Amino acid sequence: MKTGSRKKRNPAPSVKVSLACVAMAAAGIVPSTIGNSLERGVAAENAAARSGLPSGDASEVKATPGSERTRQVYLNHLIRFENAKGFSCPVEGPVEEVSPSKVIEVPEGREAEWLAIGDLDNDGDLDLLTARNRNQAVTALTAYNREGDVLWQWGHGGGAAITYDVPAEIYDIDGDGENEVLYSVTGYLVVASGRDGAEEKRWPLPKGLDVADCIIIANLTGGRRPSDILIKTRYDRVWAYDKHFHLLWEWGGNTGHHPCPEDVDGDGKDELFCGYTLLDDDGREMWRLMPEPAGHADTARVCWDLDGKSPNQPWYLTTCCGGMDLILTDHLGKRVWQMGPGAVLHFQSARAGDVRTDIPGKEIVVDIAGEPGEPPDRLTLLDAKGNILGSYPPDYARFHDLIDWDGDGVMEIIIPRADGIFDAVGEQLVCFLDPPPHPTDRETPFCYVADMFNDGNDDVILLDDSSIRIYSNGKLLARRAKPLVMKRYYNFTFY
Ligand SMILES: [Ca+2]
Ligand SMILES: [Ca+2]
Ligand SMILES: [Ca+2]
Ligand SMILES: [Ca+2]
Repeated sequence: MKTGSRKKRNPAPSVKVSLACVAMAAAGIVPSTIGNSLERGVAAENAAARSGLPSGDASEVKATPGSERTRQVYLNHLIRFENAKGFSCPVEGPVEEVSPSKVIEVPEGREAEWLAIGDLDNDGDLDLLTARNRNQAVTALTAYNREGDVLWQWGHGGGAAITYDVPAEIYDIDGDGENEVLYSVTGYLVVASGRDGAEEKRWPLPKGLDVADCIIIANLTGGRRPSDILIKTRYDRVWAYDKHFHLLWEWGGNTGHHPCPEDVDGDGKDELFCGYTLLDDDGREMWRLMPEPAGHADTARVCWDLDGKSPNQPWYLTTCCGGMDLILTDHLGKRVWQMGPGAVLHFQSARAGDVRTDIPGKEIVVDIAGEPGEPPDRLTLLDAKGNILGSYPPDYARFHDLIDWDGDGVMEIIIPRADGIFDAVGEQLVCFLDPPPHPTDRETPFCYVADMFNDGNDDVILLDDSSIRIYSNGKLLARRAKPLVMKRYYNFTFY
């Protein structure tokens, strides 16, 4: 993934990798050039057997013209989602223009591109916490209520720009009913009071970790609620702790950017989908994708009921930085399909949601970071079988999110850089008035989804380094809606 200082639209062709890939190359991880583009369901067990792991698809790796074919499919679908074969665009109403209900101007010196959401002062309303960083170590925090009043500040200095996720989260880690702020500075993980930012605890980071690459809350120990903490390097080791920071286990391997904790087997403890590997709650490897894709995972997401027929079945969605792949893996750890290596298609953040009711199950929305020259950035929609349904080319494709804005139980797609919300055929439903600027040298605005007003409707928050804009979704109840609302705000990631 790249975040932070964004390359120009058409930089010199020699600059062909994102910041994350530069880091990967520096770490000696060299992208592979082989792959099994668009090969589906071709299972060869040899490599899996060799690996000694209980599962993991060892699809026969072929160098095929599939990469070029994939690229051509994208180019052919460039214009709108509706370019999908055989799909006709339904008539939509006029675009709903929405002004921000609140524009929080960030005080000078407190600019930031990382935001955590949660109730800091325990009044029942969500608050906002921005974090500045220096090489990912948190240097300054600013807490706001949703009206934009500054609740407290901690620290100073550092910069607004982010290159990766920033390790600052809001969570009630001690379970006393009030949220804490967890953040990493150089050498330490800090727990501070959500009410005033006062430091409560400071734990030394394990040897080999200067600053936590991200902070993930999970339920590894089977408690009533998640109270365990995962921290990691970028990209080769993860440590698991209980709420007292007693080490539970550690694991060395290809971690990707932001592992995803989820109780996939229903035993009350979270497994961890970590890079290309599923770890049990005790850190033991359950399966690993074999042959292992090149590079590291950008997105690692557990999706439920992707096919619409198996509500209790997890699926694993992975984008691979370096391999340029998008991979869907089933509950047994077998590749269902793999798109790529796509040559010039740097898949980054992928999300699954039901955006098309005419297609069973959920669809997958993935943003593709533009490479120099062509093809440009595009947001691409696929069905659960990996068929491309269409693409949408905003000014910049990163940091999309899904929201059920109109409350019909079907998700819409927020494209921050296009200042609006779109349906799955590319029709714009909502236009954000007074949007944040689109600087050509930055990736802003960043997008968050949260029910900021506690009315059962998710709202959109757009963040750039000088303002926080809340676009509230206040008309929804009048529509007798049945909205899908995101409820979990911790473990946010830009991947
Ligand atoms: Ca509050
Ligand atoms: Ca607490
Ligand atoms: Ca489990
Ligand atoms: Ca909807």
